[in-house]
Amino acid sequence: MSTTPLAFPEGFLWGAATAAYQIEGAAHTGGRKDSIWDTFARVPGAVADAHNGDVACDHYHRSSQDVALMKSMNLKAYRFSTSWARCMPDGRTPNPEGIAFYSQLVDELLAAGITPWLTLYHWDLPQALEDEGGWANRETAELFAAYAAVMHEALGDRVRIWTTLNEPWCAAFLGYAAGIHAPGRQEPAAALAAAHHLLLGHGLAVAELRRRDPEATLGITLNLTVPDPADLESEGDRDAARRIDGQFNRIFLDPLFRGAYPADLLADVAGLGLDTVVHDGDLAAIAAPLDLLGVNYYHGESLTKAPAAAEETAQPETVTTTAQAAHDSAGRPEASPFVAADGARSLPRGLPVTGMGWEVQPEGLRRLLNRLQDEYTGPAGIPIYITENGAAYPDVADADGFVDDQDRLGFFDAHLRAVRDAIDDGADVRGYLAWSLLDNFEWSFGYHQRFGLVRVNYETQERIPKASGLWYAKVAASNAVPGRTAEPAAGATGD
Ligand code: PNW
Repeated sequence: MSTTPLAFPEGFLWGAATAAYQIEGAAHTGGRKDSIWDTFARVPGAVADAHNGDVACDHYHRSSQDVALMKSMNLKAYRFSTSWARCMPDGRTPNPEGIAFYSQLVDELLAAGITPWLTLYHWDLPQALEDEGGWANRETAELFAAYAAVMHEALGDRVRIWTTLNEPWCAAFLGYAAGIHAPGRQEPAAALAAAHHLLLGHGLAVAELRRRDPEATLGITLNLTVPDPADLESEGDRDAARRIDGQFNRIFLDPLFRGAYPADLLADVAGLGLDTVVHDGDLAAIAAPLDLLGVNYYHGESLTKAPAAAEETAQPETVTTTAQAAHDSAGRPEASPFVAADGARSLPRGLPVTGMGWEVQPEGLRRLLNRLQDEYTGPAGIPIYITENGAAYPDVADADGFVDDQDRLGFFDAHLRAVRDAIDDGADVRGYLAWSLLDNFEWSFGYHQRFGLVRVNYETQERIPKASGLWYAKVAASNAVPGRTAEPAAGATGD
């Protein structure tokens, strides 16, 4: 099969993304103190093979080399996160040495002609704040806005794109309900409180940044899914899809873009106390106008409702593909991230899967972008950026450390074509940041899952661009997806 090159709109922003805890290492350097991920990684069974982020990709000591690598890959933008625990180790007091690391990184990026795209929170809450209740505690939202102000004071003259949170769904529901991410709590009410306080923290931070810097570009990144009923004719399956859409997508989208939690979601979670944590004025703060929406897309879901009888014996309310860590920290019974799933669960569709077991569903991305354009970002008049999309595969390096990852290359190719289709459909998508620049610490999977465009040899810290990375460098340089002569997903030779 051959396909023709596919050009993207002029000025389309090509880049790659990382996150502080996943790449930096230097966990005990320069005044940094523990984040909840340092603590969680010490819990037996929490992370595969007891891996942790102590060293990771040692990016803290290799940022110059990594910026040069990005430049060699023609990247126009780099999305990174700042570590709250490095910059304000107790959550409250600025640490100049920690902040200086990011100041230097930003200078290096700008010198290389790469736009810095800063995310304030990619899951590494200072442990000191978790000790006070974490995101279930309202004060964390206020402290987050204070942290945003400190970072802006230091970097606002050079960083023009600021996103507040990465994936509040994961932070709240994998962290506080499923317990498979830090802080490893399994408390449905705390998870809902965390979701609200994350949104509130976002809103308060946006107000703070806007006040200081009316010209800055401000946004948030959500991980969104495409929930389809397994059987459109089945009322149960349609209800399952509605619930998961509510608890995954609309719980964040509706407050951000419509200033209200969806009524059906409020009914689903009645009794879990969400109403008690929402104060007067919160929703107005959360709905502060934004300049962009960041979308992280990995896969959709085909949902069914377990028959009532089967539910007794089955795993409780599990949506498998979205929470497939299979890690059961500290030997507790598995918990679902969905606090009111009512038997909803995900059915495999027989699509190809990545190393994470996630189904490869590029057309889901096209539908998601169209939905956002029609229902949320279009009416708000703001553009969408893909802030993450990518795949883990069981890479095999040759003797020189080169990985001929035709599977990952095919994943990017297919998803970029879906983005291009969505643009043709009318979605205002302005850029694409691949996940991830480097192989890195993949949370509860440790170093076993590799998402990088660039291979990292964790013994030598050598970086070697994979076939997908070399391909992506061409995409970024030409503003087009090249034509293809082989079907990459079929595996085979790729030539
Ligand atoms: C995102 N899920 O995490 C994160 O933003 C990245 O840090 C991470 O490395 C990447 O995707 C790959 O996992 C997710 O269970 C983790 O649906 C879990 C889910 C989704 C996204």
